[in-house]
Amino acid sequence: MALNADDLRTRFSEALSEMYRAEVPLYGELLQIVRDVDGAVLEAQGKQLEDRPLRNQLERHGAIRLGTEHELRAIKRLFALFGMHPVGYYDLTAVGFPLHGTAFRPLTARALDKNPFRVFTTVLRHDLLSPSIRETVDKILKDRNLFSPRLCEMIARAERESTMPAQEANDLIFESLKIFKWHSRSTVSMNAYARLKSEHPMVADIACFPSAHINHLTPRTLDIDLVQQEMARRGLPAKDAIEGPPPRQCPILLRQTSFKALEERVMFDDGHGQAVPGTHTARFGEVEQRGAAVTNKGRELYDQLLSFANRNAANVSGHQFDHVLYNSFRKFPDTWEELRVGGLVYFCYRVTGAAKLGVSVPQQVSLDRLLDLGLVEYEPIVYEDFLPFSAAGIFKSNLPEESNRPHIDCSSNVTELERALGCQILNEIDCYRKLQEDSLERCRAELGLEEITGVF
Ligand code: OOG
Ligand code: NI
Repeated sequence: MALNADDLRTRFSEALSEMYRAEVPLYGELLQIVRDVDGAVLEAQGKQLEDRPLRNQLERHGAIRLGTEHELRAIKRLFALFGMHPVGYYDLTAVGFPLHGTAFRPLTARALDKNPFRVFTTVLRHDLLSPSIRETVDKILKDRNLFSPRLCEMIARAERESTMPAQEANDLIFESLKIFKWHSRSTVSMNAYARLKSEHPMVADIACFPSAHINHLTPRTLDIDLVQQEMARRGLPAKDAIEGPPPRQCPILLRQTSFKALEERVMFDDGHGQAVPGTHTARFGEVEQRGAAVTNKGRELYDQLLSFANRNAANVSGHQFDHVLYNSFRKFPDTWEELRVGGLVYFCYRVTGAAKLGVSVPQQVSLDRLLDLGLVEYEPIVYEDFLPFSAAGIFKSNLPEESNRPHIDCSSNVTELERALGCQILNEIDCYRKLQEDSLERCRAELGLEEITGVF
């Protein structure tokens, strides 16, 4: 059997999930909570867990932090084999972290339907490190090899073919997992670790280990509020508030919650060849519920209402914040029709069964008319990316208090990240606009029309 990029992505995300479950038992518990909650949600609708949409059954995102441009280029090539490409720019300097990144994910409607697995990938910005530490970091990372020679060979070969024999795919996945695996032994001495950590905990997390360990793997749920309650009930160290928009009739973007990073035992060299025990805090658990992709206008409104809530609720507890957020978002329309007419959300349009009966319409007809006549229907497009503010919030809440550093004053640097990647980063909103346009073009062609007018 030969595998294509979609099959490889599914195999890879499943293998990664299995590995992470063995490494972090709480992740297994989280998956169980999601299954229980989704089962209860479906039961209330008279359905069963097996009726969970395929996407929800296998959907996850992961996150890794890389050290060098070289590592970033290599990961780009590996993810491309899994049909995952860089979308969106995330500037973590906004919260004082010397990192920026992108999300590797599938692009086409078909590939997303098969499996939308994505990896939030950041890379260390050496230009933002203090000069006194930069040389040490560069030297440590120069000696690190995340990609085994066998893996590099397989990537180069696979780039020339469009499918891969099953046996080779197993090898590729086996070798790839090594990049994401956790190691409880640091590559540096206890002293070096402490120095890098005092520069920034992220610097230590990136530079002191032999792999780019996956730091969380996030399942998607049908009801994040229930998951949050259930995490608390089962005694998981859950955060006290859900990030992203408030609960709504028409969910938008995504909502996430997490349990705090684990303190893990790590062995260090004491500088004289003896192993000494220490700890490191990096990996955490997260869960998310996805909503609709917003347009630029929708994103602006979201940002505006969120920052309004943040300003109004400085220093209030999680529960009170939920209330303030909910009130602030009353200004964000909450029916699909208003969201559509207001140009706030992207939709996928489809020709209905009625259209196949052959109703005649003019060659140039407005979208509204087609909808009124029941010839076309629509469904919101799922948001496939990350929340810049949410990402920042999650980074922050998983760091020890003293590391909440002041804002680094520097401009975002998408061109620099594109140069490091050696390719363009797609703008996420352009991707959704294209999905909507493609769906309308399919409707136009199926209905045999010249033009559909009046599209938002
Ligand atoms: C990535 C955090 C971003 C999300 O869901 O917003 C992220 C990290 O901690 O490396 O995964
Ligand atoms: Ni995440």
